[in-house]
Amino acid sequence: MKMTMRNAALSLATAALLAVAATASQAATVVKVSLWDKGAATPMGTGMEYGAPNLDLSKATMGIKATPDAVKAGVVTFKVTNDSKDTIHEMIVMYLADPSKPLPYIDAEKRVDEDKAGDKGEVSELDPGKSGTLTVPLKAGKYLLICNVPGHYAAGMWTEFTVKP
Ligand SMILES: [Cu+2]
Repeated sequence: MKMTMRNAALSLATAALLAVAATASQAATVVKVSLWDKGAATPMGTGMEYGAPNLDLSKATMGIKATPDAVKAGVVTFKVTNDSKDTIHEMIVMYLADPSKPLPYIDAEKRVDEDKAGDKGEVSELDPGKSGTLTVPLKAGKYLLICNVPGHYAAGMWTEFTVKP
């Protein structure tokens, strides 16, 4: 088929539009994240960090739920809501370079060492009932979504998150 210059230009424009649409649909990978707890009157647990021995997250009094908990590699938007009635929470995306190892932890501060841990971005310190979003490109691998308010990570406030190739 013969193509005139004008048709060729139109085809290019269409191709460009399709490329933009493809990028936009990739960017639309949305993950809903709920930050929850059983109320400030409920004592926080300890020893429930990722990789802890005899881990039983069913005992956690606070946690993170991601829906879905696995996505394809690309741009991901986390829509994070603090569903607590009385406690500030946050969500940090941590890349697990080596999933067999625990995250580096600062015992004195009862929190993960964010600088050493593979921090990919966060929605920091949401008041109860508040929401925030984070849009970040993620490569394939294992991740944790954690809350790094002091004590919360060891209380079990984290969840595994998978990015597939
Ligand atoms: Cu928290």
